[in-house]
Parts: sequence; structure tokens; C-alpha cells
Amino acid sequence: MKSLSRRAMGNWKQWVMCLALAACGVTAVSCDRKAQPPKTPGKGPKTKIVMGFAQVGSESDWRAANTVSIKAEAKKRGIDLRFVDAQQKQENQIKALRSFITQKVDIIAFSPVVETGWEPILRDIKRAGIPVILCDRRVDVTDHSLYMTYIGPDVVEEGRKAARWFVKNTSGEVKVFEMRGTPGASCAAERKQGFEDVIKDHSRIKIIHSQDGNFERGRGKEVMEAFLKSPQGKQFNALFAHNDDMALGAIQAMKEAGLKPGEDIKIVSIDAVKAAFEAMIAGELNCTVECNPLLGPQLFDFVEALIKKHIVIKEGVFDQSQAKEAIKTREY
Ligand code: GYE
Repeated sequence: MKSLSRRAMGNWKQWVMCLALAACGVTAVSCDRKAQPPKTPGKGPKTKIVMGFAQVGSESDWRAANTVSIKAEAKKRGIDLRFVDAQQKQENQIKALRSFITQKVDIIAFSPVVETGWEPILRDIKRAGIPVILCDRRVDVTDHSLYMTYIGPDVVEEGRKAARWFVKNTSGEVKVFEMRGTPGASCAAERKQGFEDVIKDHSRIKIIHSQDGNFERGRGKEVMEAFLKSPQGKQFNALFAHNDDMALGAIQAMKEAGLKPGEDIKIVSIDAVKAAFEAMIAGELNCTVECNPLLGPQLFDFVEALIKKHIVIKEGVFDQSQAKEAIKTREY
């Protein structure tokens, strides 16, 4: 057992080191030594985390799965989740974020419906000392200290993957109708950027029309119905939809107009929800690029690491009966 003075000296050195790192703006991480969880002033270690989550809405099957993942994981971990569905309106999200400040939640997460207009509320949240996590969509801010991290897909790469399917699986001229997600949403701009990033090297593939479908199936159907009645609606032979829901709405419109989606018109969309697989099995959709909505576990791993200041690693117990088998895969 270390003498008190040696233990005190050890702690004193660690303490000075952490102070020095903090002075340089570097966050210290302690590994394998038990760091004491933060004590809420005047109380014991923080046990029940209170989290505010401002969800975009329920615009798509992807969003519905995303909401289920977040709520289920919060419940599993005993986190007090204050969940608000903003019905795709930024003003509702801002109202919810402000209410989380009033509620003095421990942490806030949200999926920003659009990229801009967040600095004022994020500054107020920062002044309140509440960390913020962005989920599946980004914000356009000059001060990136206004949020801790972004947890979500590589959306530009999803756009590239969609374009690569057309490069690999088509020949001759490809005239693409691009059906975009919510205007101003980071994932719409990024999917467009990724798609154009690839097709710029393949002149035979061109976007001949681009229009917003707001990530919604109903809107996707309406937009496609109108497009099919336009002159360009007679020329296109490919659809790139920023999500499956819009593609499924467009597919319905094509069928009602007597077209064979998946054959006359090659269709690629993004999300990989179940309904997209059903459409592919029916031969009406050619490809869907996965965008995983089930980010609940990773989100709450980060939340617990931040608030409880610990990440518990997975470990097991092994006895003689397992040793011979287990040793084959041991890495240490
Ligand atoms: O692709 C779409 C949802 O932000 C990545 O939003 C998400 C997108 C997803 O409505 O289905």
C-alpha cells in the first residue's frame, strides 16, 4: 500500500499535469486509473443524466427509426430524455433548445433541420454551460466550440456512392432527375456535392433537372407527377433521390403514368430502409445507399463519457473450460 505522502505526491503531479494541459486548451484523458466522476456542486457524483433532444420531425422511415433508436437507448441506460419533435420547423427546434436551458438539462443533442440560423441559441446554450451534440446533420457556424461533436454518417460519401452505381451499372447517356432533400439541410447539400463530385469525370452522366422533395414520400410523388408532364419528363432515364422515401413516392407516380421504374428509369436513393429493399425485390428500385439511423448506442456512449467522465470497457471472465478455445483469439 502506497504511503499517504507518495499517493499525495502522485496525485499532486497528476493534478499539476492536468492543470498544465488545461492551460494549453488540451483535455486530459485518464486511462485505466479510476478517475472520480464529477461531483455536482453540493451533491454526490452525477448519476441520473438529463438530456434534451430536439428531433427534426417524423418526415421519413429513416427519421422514425432514428427516433426509436434514441428513445430506446435512453430508456435502456436510465437517462431522463426530454424529447421534442419539431415537425421540420427550425423555430420549433429553437424553442425546444431554449426550453432545455430553462430546464437546466445536463446535455443537449439535436439534428438541425437546416444548416444556418443556430449561432444565437448555441451561444446562449454555451453561456448556460450545457454541452451540445449534433446528430446526422451539421450546422454552419464560425465558432465550432459551440458544439462538442457531430455523430452521423459521411453524407458526401453517400452521394459519391450513389453516383458510382450509375457509373458502374449504366452505359450511354444518363439523364438524371435529382430529387433533393429539405432545402438548406446539410445532408441535401452534401449528397448533391458527393454525387456531382463523381459525375464530373463522366460526361455521359448529367443532371438535367433538380428539385426539392423535402425527404417526404408524398412530396416525392407530387414532384414526380408534375415533372412527368413537363418536356424534360420525356427525356430523363434516371432518378437520384436523396432519400428512399422520396424515391418510393416517385416510383408510385411513375407506375401511375405507365412507366416501369427500375427498368425504363434507373433509380438510386439513399437510406436503405426496409421499404427500399421491398422495392428492389419488386424490381422497381435499382440501388439504395445505406445511411444508418440507429445512432442511439454511439450517442449515449459519448454522452456518458462526457457527463459521467468514464467509458466502461467490455471485459469477461474465463475459466479452464474455455481457455483452450479463447486463447486462439486473445490479442494480449
Ligand atoms: O437521409 C432522411 C431524413 O438527416 C441523414 O433525414 C438524415 C436524413 C435522411 O429525413 O431520410
